[in-house]
Amino acid sequence: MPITLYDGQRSPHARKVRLLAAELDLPLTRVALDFQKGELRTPAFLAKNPNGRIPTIEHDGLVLWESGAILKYLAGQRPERGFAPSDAAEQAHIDQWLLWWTADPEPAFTRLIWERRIKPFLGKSGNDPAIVADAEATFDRFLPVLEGQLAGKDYVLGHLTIVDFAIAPVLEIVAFVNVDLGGYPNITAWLERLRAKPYWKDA
Ligand SMILES: N[C@@H](CCC(=O)N[C@@H](CS)C(=O)NCC(=O)O)C(=O)O
Repeated sequence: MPITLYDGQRSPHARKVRLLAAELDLPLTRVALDFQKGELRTPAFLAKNPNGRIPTIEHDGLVLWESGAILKYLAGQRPERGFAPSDAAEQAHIDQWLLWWTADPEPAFTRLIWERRIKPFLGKSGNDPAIVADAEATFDRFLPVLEGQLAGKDYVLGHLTIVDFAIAPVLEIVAFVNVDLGGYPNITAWLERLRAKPYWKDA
């Protein structure tokens, strides 16, 4: 049975799932939901994900939300690819970077996209200077950590893991919220490496 992905073309979180599925050659049945039409707030969708958010997947009776958990599930569908290591230390390092990313840098991106893009688009006053400054300071603090980790490596953990798929789809669009990666050559080269993958552009 293919995995059903409740999806949104412009969602970087849903894109994480589409990209890993492409890497692992896992077929997806994509159900595009439109936030503006209220399709994330229907009783039927809220019964699957009470947060009313994409990505959400359904597979063999399992319903799962939160992109990081979904990436781990997909990894487990192709054990032969080594994306779900049985070694406890290796798995813990994957979890470390997934949790690191969702604890600080990714929420900073979310704050910036709300302030700089979504609120103005919805006709609300955005660009709150305190929120923007706090989010930018978060990037300034944590992106150098990723930059240092990538020194001399092709991917965050050296070889390709779900960590790359968790982080890159957000970082590749930070220019959209006026964050400049020019001072981060290792991050920039890593994003280029990922963009060179044959499925990356269209996923
Ligand atoms: N932490 C969640 C974030 C998912 C998320 O924020 N999805 C957005 C689309 S990019 C969404 O569904 N927003 C609708 C809403 O919050 O009402 C994940 O990683 O899956």
